[in-house]
Amino acid sequence: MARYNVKETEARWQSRWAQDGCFEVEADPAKPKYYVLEMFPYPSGRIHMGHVRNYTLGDVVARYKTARGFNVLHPMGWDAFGLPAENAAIERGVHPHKWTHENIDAMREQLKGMGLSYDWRREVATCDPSYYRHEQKMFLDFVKAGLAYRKESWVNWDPVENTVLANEQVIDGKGWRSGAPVEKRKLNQWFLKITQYAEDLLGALDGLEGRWPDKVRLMQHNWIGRSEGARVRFQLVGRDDSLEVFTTRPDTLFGASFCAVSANHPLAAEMAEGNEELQAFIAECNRMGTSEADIETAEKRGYRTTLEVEHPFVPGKTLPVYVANFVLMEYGTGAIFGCPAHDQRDLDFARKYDLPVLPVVLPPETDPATVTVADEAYTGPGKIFNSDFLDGMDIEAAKSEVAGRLETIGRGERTTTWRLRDWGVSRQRYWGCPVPMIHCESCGVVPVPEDQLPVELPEDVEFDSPGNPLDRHPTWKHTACPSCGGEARRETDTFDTFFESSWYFARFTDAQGEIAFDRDAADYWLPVDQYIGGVEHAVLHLLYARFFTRALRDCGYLSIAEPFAGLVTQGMVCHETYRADGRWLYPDEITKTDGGDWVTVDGGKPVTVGRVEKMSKSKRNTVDPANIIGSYGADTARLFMLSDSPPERDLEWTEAGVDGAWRYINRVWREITECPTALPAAGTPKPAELSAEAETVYRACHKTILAVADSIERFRFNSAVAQVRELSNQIFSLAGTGAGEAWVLRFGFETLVRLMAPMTPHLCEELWRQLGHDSMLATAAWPEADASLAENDTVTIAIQVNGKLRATIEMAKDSSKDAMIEQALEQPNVIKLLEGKSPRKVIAVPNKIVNVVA
Ligand code: ANZ
Ligand code: ZN
Repeated sequence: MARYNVKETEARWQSRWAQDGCFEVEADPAKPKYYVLEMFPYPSGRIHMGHVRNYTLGDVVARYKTARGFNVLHPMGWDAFGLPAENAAIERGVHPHKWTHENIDAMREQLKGMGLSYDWRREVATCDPSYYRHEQKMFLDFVKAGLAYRKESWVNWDPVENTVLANEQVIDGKGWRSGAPVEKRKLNQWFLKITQYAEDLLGALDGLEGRWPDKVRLMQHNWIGRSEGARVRFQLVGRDDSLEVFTTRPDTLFGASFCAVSANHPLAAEMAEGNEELQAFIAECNRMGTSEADIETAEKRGYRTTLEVEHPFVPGKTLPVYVANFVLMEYGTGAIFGCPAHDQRDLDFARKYDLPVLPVVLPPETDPATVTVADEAYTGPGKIFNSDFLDGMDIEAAKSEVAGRLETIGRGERTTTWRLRDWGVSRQRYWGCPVPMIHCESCGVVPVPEDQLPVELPEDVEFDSPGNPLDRHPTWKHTACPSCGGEARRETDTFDTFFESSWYFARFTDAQGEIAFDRDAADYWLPVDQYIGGVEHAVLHLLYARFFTRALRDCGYLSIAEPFAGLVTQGMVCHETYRADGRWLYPDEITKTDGGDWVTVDGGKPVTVGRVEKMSKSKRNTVDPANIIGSYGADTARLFMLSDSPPERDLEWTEAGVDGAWRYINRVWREITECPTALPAAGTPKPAELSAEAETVYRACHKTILAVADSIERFRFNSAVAQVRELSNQIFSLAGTGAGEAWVLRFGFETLVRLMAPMTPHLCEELWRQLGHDSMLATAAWPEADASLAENDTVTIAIQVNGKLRATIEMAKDSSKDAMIEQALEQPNVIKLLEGKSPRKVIAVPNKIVNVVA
C-alpha cells in the first residue's frame, strides 16, 4: 500500500464534502438542533494559530454532535469593519473595501484547507450593505423603543486622529496609535441603553453557572458592578441648593471631613468661572486618562473651592468642598464625601491637604482610647463609635439607621448604583456602519425612513488627511430632510464595530434573507448551544451580545434573552522565544548544531532560548499555520491542537509535538492499510467465539466508544485523544490470525476510524473508504457501545514497598494472589528497591494491593 498522501487526500475529501453539501442544514422542527459557533474572525489577511485552535475545537463539537443525531448549525463569517482596513488605506492607498474582501478571500481558502464543517452558504461579511442594513433598522427600532438615545458626554478625544477612542484604546493617557495625549471632550454621541438591563444582565449570570466559565461570569459581575448605598444631600452653606453624593458607607458619615466633586461636575464649572487656577486644574484633570486604572494609580489631588457644606447630623459642623481628580463624573452622582479613616483614597487625600482623620469604626477587641490611624485606612468589620446615635451598632445596622434618618429629614435615601454605563456607539471613522440619522436645522435629528435603508458608505473617499473621510466627502452628507424636505446633513459617525458582532449569531440562522432573520428560523436555532472563543471578549463582546439579544427580544425580533447557552474560552497558543544579537528571532530563523546548541540559520550566531509566551508578532515566536498545514496537512495540525491541553488552558506549540501527531497519523494509516491479516468483508457478523486476546480488544473498543464520547461532551479533547491512542495500541498489537482476531481487527479499525473522525476527518474518511465503505463518515452516526461489555473488568492494584506506594498496575479482576505477586515483583521500581535481594515478605490483598517488605 502506498504511503499516506496527505495533500491529495485532504483536498479530495474537502471537495467531496462541499459537493455533497454534507454541512448544509435547514431548520427542521422534527429534529433536535445543536448550534455550535466559534467567534468569527477579523479579516486581517491570514489565519493564525489562535484561529486554528478555536476552529478545531468547534469543528470537533460540530462533527461529534452530527454523529449523535443532531441537526447541527455550524456557520462562519467575517467581522469585517474596523480600523486596520482604514490604516491600510492610509498607509498603502488601498481601499478598505478592496483590502477587506481580498483578505476574506485568502482566509476563506485557508479555512477551507482545514476541513472545517461549515455551512458556507451562510457566510456573512459585516461590511456588506446586505448585512449592515439590518442593524440600521434595528437601531431605528431601538430609538423608537427608547433603547438608543443621543446625549452630550465626556469622551476620550485623540487630537491627532480626530476621533473618539474607547477607554481601552487610551494607554497611559495617550492614543494607542498616535501616541498623542488624549483629551476629554464633550461631544454629542449615540448611546445604547444597556443600563436598562443591568439588573437582568447581572441576575441571569447565575443561570449560566456551570455552562460559562466562572472567571467570565465573575468579570461580567464586576463590570456591571452593583453597589448598594445611599445618596446624601449636603446643604451648601449660604446657598439654596445642596450637593448630592453617593456613598456605599453611610455608616461612616460622622467621620466625614470633606466633600469632593469631579472636574466635570456642574459645581466645578460654576466655581471655575473667572478662576484661572481652577480652570487650569480642571484642564489638567481632563488630560488624565479616564480608565479606572489610570485614576487608581494617579496621585490624588484636589483644588479647594470656597464652597462649604453642612453636616446633616452635626449642627454647626461644616465640610470644605474640593474639586478632585479621583472623582469620576460618570459614577454615582459625580460627587463624594470623604471619610479618611476608612477609605484609602480619602486618607491619602486628607494627609496631603491636612484634613481631619476621625475613626468611626472600631475594630473588634480594640480599646477606643488607643485607636490611631497611620497611613492605612481601616476597612474591616467593627462597631461604630464617635458617631452619636450610631455608637455601638455594627456596620450594617448603622448603614440602615443613617439611611432611614436621612429619608426622614429629606436629606437622602437608599439607592443602588451600577458601574455599568450606557454603551457609546458613535465613532468618527469611515469603515463602519453609518448611523442612519439626518440632522435638519428646523426639525432636529430625524431618522432615515426605513424605505431609504441601507444608508450605504460611499466608495469614493480620500484618506489623504486625518479625521473622518465621510465628514470631508463633497456630496455624501448633503441630503434632504425626510420630514420637511429642506436641506439637511447626514450623520457622519459610524457605529462601534462591536455593534456588528452583537447579533451575527442570529443572522446566521437565516443569513440570506431579506429581513434580518426569519423569526421561526431564529426560534428554532437559538440560543447558540456552544460558543467558543477567546477570553479577551469576556466583558465587551459577550456583554454587548447579551444586551443586544434582550433589546432585540423587546423589539419583537427574538424570543430569547441569553444568546449563548454554553461558553468555552480557549487558552493561548504559546511558543518558546528566541533572541540573538539583541533582537527576537522567528522559530525558522534558528537551527540546532550537532552539539545541541541553538544558533542562527545564517551566520551561526548563538541563540538564547527564552520563556514560552503567547505567540505574537512582536516577540516573533509565531508559527504560520499555512506552513504547518502545507507540510503536514490539516489533520496533523488539528490533532496536535487537541492533544496537549484541555481547551481553556494555554497550549505550547512545539515542533516535537507536531511531529508526534504527524507520526501517529501515519502509523494509523500504515497499520490499517498494511495489515497482514486478511480482514473479513465489511458487515460480517461477529463469530460466536473469541479468543481471550480478541475478547479483550473487543471490550476495549466498547469501553473507548463510551469514554471518548464522555470526554468530548466534557470538552476534554486531550483525554479523548489519549483514549483513542491507547485503544489503537491495543488493536495494533492484537496478534493471531484466527477468524476471531481478523473479525476483531476489522471491528477495531472501524471503531478507531469512527472515533477519530471528528478530530482527523480527512484521514478517517479515507480509511473508511479503504475498509470497504461507500458511506461518508461526515454524516455517519456515532458507533454504538454495548454498555455491558464496557463494564470495568480490570482493577488497579497498588504496589507498596515497605508501606510506601511505588507503582500501580492494571490487572484483570479477581486475579490470583500469585499472579499479583508475580507482577508486583516485576515492577522496575520494586526491583530497584530490592537491590537484588529477595523480599522478606510479600502480602497480597485481591483486587487491591501488594505490599512488599524488603
Ligand atoms: C464615603 C465612603 C466612606 C466611601 C468610606 C467609601 C468608604 P463602589 O463600592 O465602587 O460603588 N465614590 C462614589 N462616587 C464616586 C465617584 N463618582 N468617583 C469616585 N469615587 C466615588 O464605591 C463607592 C464608594 O466610592 C463611595 O462610598 C464613595 O466613597 C466613592 F469609608 O462614600 B464612599
Ligand atoms: Zn427638516
